[in-house]
Amino acid sequence: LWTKLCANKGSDVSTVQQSFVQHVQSTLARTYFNIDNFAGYQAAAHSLITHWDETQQHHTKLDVKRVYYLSLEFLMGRSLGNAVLNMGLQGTFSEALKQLGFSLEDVIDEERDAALGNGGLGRLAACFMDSLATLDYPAWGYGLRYTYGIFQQKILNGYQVEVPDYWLSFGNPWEVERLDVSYSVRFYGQVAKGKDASGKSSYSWHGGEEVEAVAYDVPIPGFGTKSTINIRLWSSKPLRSCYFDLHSFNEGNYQKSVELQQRAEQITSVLYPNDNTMAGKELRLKQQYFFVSATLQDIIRRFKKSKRAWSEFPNQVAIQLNDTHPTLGIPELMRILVDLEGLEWDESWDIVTKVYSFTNHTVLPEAMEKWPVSMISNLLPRHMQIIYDINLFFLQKVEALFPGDRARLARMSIIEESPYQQVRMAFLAVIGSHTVNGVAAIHSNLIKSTIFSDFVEFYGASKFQNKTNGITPRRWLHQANPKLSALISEKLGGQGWLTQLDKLEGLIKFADDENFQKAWMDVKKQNKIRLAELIRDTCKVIINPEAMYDVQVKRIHEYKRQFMNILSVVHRYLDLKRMSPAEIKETVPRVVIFGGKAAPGYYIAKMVIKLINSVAEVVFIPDYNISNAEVIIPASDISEHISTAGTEASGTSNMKFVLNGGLIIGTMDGANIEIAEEIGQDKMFIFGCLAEQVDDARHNQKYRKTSMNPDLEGVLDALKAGRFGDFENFAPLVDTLTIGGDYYLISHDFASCTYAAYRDKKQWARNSIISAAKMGKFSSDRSIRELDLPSHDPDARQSRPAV
Ligand code: 26M
Repeated sequence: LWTKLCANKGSDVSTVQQSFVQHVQSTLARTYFNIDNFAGYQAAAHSLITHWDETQQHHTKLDVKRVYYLSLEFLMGRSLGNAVLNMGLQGTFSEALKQLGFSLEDVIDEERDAALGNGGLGRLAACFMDSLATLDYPAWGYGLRYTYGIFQQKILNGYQVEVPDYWLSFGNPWEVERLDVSYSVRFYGQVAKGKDASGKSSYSWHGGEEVEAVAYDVPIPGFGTKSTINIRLWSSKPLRSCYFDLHSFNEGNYQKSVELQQRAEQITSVLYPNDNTMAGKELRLKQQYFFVSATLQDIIRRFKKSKRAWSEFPNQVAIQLNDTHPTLGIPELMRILVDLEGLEWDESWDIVTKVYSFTNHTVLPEAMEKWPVSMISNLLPRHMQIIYDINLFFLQKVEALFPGDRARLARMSIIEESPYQQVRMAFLAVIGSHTVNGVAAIHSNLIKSTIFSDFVEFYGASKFQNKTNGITPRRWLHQANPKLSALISEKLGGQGWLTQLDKLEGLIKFADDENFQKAWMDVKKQNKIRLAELIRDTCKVIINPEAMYDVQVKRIHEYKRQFMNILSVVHRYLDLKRMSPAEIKETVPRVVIFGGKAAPGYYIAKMVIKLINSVAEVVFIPDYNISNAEVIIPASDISEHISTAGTEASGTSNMKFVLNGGLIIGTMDGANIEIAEEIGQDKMFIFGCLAEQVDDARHNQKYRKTSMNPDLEGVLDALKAGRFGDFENFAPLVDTLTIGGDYYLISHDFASCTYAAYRDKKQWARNSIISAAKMGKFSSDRSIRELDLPSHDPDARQSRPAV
């Protein structure tokens, strides 16, 4: 289709239609006369993914070094609208479908989100895939094909209720099942020690249980390029040879005979819904090993096709670890090289550390992955031995550099000793990688001075780098905000800014142009109406598009301080109650909008949701996800990025809001700091204490050296008086501020977190335009280029037609 379309632009529409009708009839086996919008969506998707496999052959021919992005999460959202735009087929597709009696928007709306991620980390992986494809990198994403994505959130009586996300129930046209690509993965069992031919000790892992990993490829089309890359997702199946436990079956115990089968399928059944907390469940560890085992077998099979020596492996392969979740890849590659390929330990270790890089996404202690030694020993006995050996050789080097420093050895050991032995995955990832990066400047500095400070002393600072996060402007502006995208392209005379986001600076000279301001704010207004419709449909609440929209949408977590936000809403409400009608007339009408999921086991976060829903006149949009984010973000006047300084590693929605012409209220945390640097502090509503003041402030709060903010006290009194329903509902939440010591410094920051103005509309428009214009740095294209992955293919673009 693509080839035809490009070769013969004149027949675009009819080529699309031919392909569409053909898929309706053969792929969907339906007659054209009874197809609904959903079948229309399926046929459109199938038409698009035909001929998407040329890039791999191209890279194989060029024999390039490949980059592998390993992530337990990819939060992709919908694909149809994105694919059509990235391939430059917007006009063609809408016309083709229109003539056939469909509307492209309606068809797009039929698709379910692929929600194989929790939040920021998973969405970053998705944005990176878009950039890697767009920049023609020879890249692969690797992940897990969960049967259930992140749960769907319903709100019942103000409380969050989780509903399973069985997203594959009507099939998935974007995946290509590769039954020919499968590997077996072992768990449990024993390690046998033996001797090889030369008399050297050798180890082999056997027994236990084995499951099969089957590949599903999801193609990712780049923007304005013919190249598509793949995300390869693994699904667990029972091993072909043991589909049935025949013994049990013959004894008439059918139940037991399918047990093994179910155990195998369980592995990739569900995405763990934790965000920034660690779930210490064995099944999660199984997922992680299943993932890295299948992925490394696949990478090595591809490498072996070129018949190179192992010493060449690091010239052919770079692996980026998205947080510690795939860190078992380090001991697994050691096991493959030493036990299976017969390489020496030192040679193997040299290869491993040249191949891996590691991205850290958090400093929160509760999110740091630690696995009990007992659990790893049982599930992965050989890996536990290898981890011990890695640790031993590492600590010997530390001892050589800092003789006799026992405390340092204990601090730096991969094994934490008390209260029981645990493996510190972040240390293993640092030791097994050549480069470690944080995700925003403040965060990268913070990890150097806190959790990894001993490692900076040991390795030197250059191993620890910063790669500030970014977002793809294709999805987060061009697709989510088509009207603004069109306005920008009109002003800048083309779409070049979509791949060179710095070009947005060209808008600055129009910032004072009244007509442009009007057009800019007009788009905002239309987006606000679009969001008002979504809120009407999902919340049964009518909101006024003339009011200022004040938005906080993100996972619910104490460090993100949705609690502080809603308390400040109550404070303003109590203020209004005291005001005279004349004073009230002077205030700016505001609609406060929240959205976000709480981890199902996070009691306090769920209580925050209930509190938000108990404050009338505040909107809580249920089931915040990629698709409704695409409607919410472009409609925001102002959004809240108000984490306690030093806790939000970067944040990425902050970038999305500003790029869409929203202003932000924020603390000096994460990427907010760099946004302020780019757009100017005067264009942001900045408040709250700085990261370096947090320790002192916490100390004073905990030991009650500072009293509670009086305004906050007033708000809590209203809560206690039952002003928002039974106080019993919220008592433990309020306790976090008092007996809990207010760890996230809500009282400390409360005074300064209150009002942001909307009075001078001209000034607002100007600030909005200039801010968006200065967001060039935050394209994920820039992040990807900085990550310094294997050089991309300079010839790739030549063969491609301009879109
Ligand atoms: C860990 C163990 C077991 C189960 C789940 C997890 C887990 C899953 C996701 C832990 C953390 C997870 O995500 C953390 C995350 O999303 N971090 C965010 O990463 C973004 C991209 O770098 C940053 O912008 C955010 O600031 C950071 O919070």
